[in-house]
Amino acid sequence: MQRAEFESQLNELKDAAERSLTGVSGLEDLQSWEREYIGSKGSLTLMFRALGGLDSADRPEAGRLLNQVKQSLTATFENRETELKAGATAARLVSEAVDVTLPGRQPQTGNAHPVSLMIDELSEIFALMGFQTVFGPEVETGRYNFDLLNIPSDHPARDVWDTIIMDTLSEEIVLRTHTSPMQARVMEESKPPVRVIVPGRVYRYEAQDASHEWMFHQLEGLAVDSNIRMSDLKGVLQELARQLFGPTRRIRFRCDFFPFVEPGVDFAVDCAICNGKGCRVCKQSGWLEMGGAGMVHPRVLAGVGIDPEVYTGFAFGLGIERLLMMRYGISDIRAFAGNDLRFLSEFAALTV
Ligand code: FA5
Repeated sequence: MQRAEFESQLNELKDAAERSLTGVSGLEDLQSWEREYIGSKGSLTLMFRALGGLDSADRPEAGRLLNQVKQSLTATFENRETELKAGATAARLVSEAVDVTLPGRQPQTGNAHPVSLMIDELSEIFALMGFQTVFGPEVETGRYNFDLLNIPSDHPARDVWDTIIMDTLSEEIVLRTHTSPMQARVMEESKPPVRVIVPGRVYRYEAQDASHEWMFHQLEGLAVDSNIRMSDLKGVLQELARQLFGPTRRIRFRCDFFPFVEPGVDFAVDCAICNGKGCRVCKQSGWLEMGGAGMVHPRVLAGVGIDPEVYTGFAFGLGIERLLMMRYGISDIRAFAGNDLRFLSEFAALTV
């Protein structure tokens, strides 16, 4: 090959390589370009081999030109590579960008159930009056749920219609219909003075309406000591009402019958839904019954080995959902077990 021809091929190759490089837009294309022109099997390397075909006098100058072109193309290649890498990094930064100024997403947190909140509050109120909070079994025997509470076997409360009976074959096993069985359990375990409250779930085979559930919660209270009187009971319930409902809510005691107290009363609060005017919640009476109460029957004390000649006591059993209804003006008891988050989350602010 003549030197002129070599130089013209070299110039063409340089032009073609530079043109081609301007069309390269990504790192992969750039690698192909490198292989094609300046790689170990590229066109420029072939030109080095062609040097051998030139006259020996022409070779040094041709070699110098060739090296010049190689250096120039390599420099252009490296510049382009730096540019493309910077572009790729910038694009990645943009696509992976995190806006640290965006407000955080609020995780959905639960809150305590209103019944749990009320149980906590009742425990605090009664603790200040000297009462300890204890818990008892929800599955009870007939002996504790009825017999020891002076409820004879022919009493209507034992009837299949309001008791959920678990087992009639052996000993009578029931879902407790009230928290009063804990009166007997506590008095069997501890001797006077006794001051306890017992919050817990109770079950009745009962039709539901705005103020009745088949599963609800009660708060039992029991105080046994020498010289406990009816006025102590009234004072305690009056203080409870003052703490829960404020000083203006009216309360009412009326004579009532429960086999395990004598005398017995029912304890009512003027209805917070209608302000005592009468509505479907209070069954038009203006009052909603919160619980039953009375002086512990001498037969109950004797049944658990406490001498009724020495000791007296009072007991009460309050409906916890009913207390909540009057406290917050809730017009349907079914909301508590209804699992509607809109209702339940209303109590979030009260959760500590
Ligand atoms: C009792 O359960 C007695 N053990 C209370 C008692 C205890 C009396 C100690 C004397 C001494 P009663 O069935 O009335 O009584 O229920 C007490 C309270 O539980 C009611 O006043 C009411 O507030 C609530 N309650 C009763 N039945 C339901 C029901 N189906 N749904 C919601 N709350 C109810």
